[in-house]
Amino acid sequence: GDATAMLIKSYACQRRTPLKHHNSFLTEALEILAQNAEYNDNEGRSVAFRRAASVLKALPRRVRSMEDLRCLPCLGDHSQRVIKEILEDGSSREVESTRQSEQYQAMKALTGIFGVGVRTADRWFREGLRSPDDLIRTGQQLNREQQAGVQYYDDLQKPVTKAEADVISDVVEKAVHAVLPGAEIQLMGGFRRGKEVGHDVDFLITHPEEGKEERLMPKITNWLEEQGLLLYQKTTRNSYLEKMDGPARASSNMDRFERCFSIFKLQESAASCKSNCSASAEDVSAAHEHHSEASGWRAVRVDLVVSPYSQFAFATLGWTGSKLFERELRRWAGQEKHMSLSSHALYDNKQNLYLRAKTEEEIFAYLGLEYIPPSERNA
Ligand code: 8DG
Ligand code: MN
Ligand code: MN
Repeated sequence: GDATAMLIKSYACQRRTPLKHHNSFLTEALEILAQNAEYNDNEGRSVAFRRAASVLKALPRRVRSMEDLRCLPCLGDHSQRVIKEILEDGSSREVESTRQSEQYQAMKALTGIFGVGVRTADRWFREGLRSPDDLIRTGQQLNREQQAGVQYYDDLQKPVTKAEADVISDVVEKAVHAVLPGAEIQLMGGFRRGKEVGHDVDFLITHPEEGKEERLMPKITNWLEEQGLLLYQKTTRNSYLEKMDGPARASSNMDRFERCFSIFKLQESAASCKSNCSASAEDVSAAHEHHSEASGWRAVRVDLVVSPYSQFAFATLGWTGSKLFERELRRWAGQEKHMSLSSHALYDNKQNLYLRAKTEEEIFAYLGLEYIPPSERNA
């Protein structure tokens, strides 16, 4: 047995989960089953597999035998069966047949389209559609978001690198400061947790003078649009009212900030042209001629969120992720502390009051949790 295994706590928000860990041969398998459960609208089963995978990410070394799993939390019978088979045979039949299944592959391809959720993908799958090409071929009715999703499908499939995220950060900073000097911009999501690639780039924007941030998003998107930097955008207004939505809605994962789901047109830099072809950095136009079929730009998904200053710490915590870490924080707050946590506020249901915070550290302290830095929230 491994004495450290005894120390693994059961909520992901009580543990440190680094980005790189020792058990991806097991966690990838369990996450395929989690994903497949999600495709089949079985949330309970999906969360159970995700929690099991997450526990293995927190282990200090590679699992070599079932003995190593003694006393670990969150490992249900099904997860244990899968792990045992992988340890003994090198792979799990259930995982491999899921991975190969027509339903899994089609759902992955269809939900991979920006603007397409499980419900829509499932309806299309039952109608015999399998891929974005099938949608075009059969002339499916698509909303504006899905049209953009299909149009930029190949680019949006390509992971966004940290270098690309940094370029986008500069663009966003320029846009925000052009329309509201003194505003603060923070990189969120996977990149804040230290990931080297992501499926999008997430930003949180605020201003130290509360009220200055109101209706800021349309100004930002107008500026970006004028510069020709946006391929798609959909802005949703802030609809949070503390009195009406606070504690009642706090358990929901969707927040009510002013936000924008967008697709940026990212100019491919001279540096990346240089690495892709052998033109000199000085001669960017020559470099572009080497890519006669390439466009010189790519599409990148960007999420922008605007938060009032007084909610900034909660918004920061809520938009850093990972998704499982967030879910576990809210579950911990509700079940263990009788509190309701959202990206807007923390409400104490016993004292019937809001707990104000300026930093993430204060929120962890209210929740009676050891502070976990973003780089260790990769649950
Ligand atoms: P990735 O993009 O590299 O794939 O990973 P990620 O950055 O962790 O995932 P994400 O899908 O971009 O989500 C980033 C964080 O934002 C994640 O913790 C969940 C959170 N988030 C949403 N939508 C919403 C929402 O509607 N409300 C709140 N509070 N958080 C949300 O994605
Ligand atoms: Mn992200
Ligand atoms: Mn996002």
